[in-house]
Amino acid sequence: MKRRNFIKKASLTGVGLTVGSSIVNCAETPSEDKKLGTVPSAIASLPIVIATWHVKDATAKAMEILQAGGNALDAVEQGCRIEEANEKGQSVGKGGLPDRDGNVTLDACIMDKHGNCGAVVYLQNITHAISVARKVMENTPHVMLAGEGAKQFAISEGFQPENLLTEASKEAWEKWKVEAKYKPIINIENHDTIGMLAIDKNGDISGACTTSGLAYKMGGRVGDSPIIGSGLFVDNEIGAAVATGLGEEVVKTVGSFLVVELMRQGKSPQEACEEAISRIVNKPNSNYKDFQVGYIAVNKKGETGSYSIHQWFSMTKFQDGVNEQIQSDYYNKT
Ligand code: SD4
Repeated sequence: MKRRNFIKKASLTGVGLTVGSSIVNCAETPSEDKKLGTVPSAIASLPIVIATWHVKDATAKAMEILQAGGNALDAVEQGCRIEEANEKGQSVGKGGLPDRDGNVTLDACIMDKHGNCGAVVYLQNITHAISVARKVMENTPHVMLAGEGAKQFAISEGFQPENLLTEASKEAWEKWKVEAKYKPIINIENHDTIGMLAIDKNGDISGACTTSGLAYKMGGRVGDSPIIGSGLFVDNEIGAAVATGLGEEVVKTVGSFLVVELMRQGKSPQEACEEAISRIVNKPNSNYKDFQVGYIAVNKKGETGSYSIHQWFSMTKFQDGVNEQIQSDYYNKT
């Protein structure tokens, strides 16, 4: 029996928005590029945006773009930028918690309906890592740029370098240094990552994921979030998935790719997320009680799912004028 608590249901800017009929035939929603998708028999009301954690401002921004006829790629980029600019979040972009040496290092990736992708890892001094990832995708022959090379590329594209370590994050790091026990926090309603997936009015899917990584990680550490297939995967024929939590465990199971492949085999987004979590917790000697991983997913029909190892993982979903935080079901009920 699924436990799904709707812990808050509140509309933001979407109140009164006009969206398509609740069930429409996909064949009636022409795609710019029809070759890209199989045609499911029925599709939920479009557009749709989902994101990891409680990020209603970010999903509202993405929905604003989609409602204005914008595409899913622009929506996920602009949505993620809201959290990157949010210094109070201490999670992604500016104000993100630093590594154990006090350096804020960012990871991000983005993927479009064509399967194109771009990523940055260990990026410093640039707030909008997700936009740099998009520039990597669009303006270079590469998929991933790291460290100083990524930073220099960003500057060459017009991004302004700045100090990302805010006073609040510096204070938190200094407090942490007193004990200096590096241990990932098992579960927090505050998050280190935003992952966002969107389907636009044409039925095309894109996704984005951006993070400052685990707080107080080792210098040089890169997690799952910028790794295509682990932190994020989009297949415009099937659906998309994005991960949050302890990146090492997501990388070991190529989690987001796994979720999408499970959907390809016929599982619903919810079933696929559950199966991907079970691959982690059922490993021999899994110490899953000590860490958190959560997935969210959407399929081509617009069905969504989310699942985590422990409680208090949530997804924000904006559809039909309702921007809501949805508490996910979870594995570890004991
Ligand atoms: C990482 N997956 O760097 C990210 C962290 C995260 O909520 O998602 N935290 O491993």
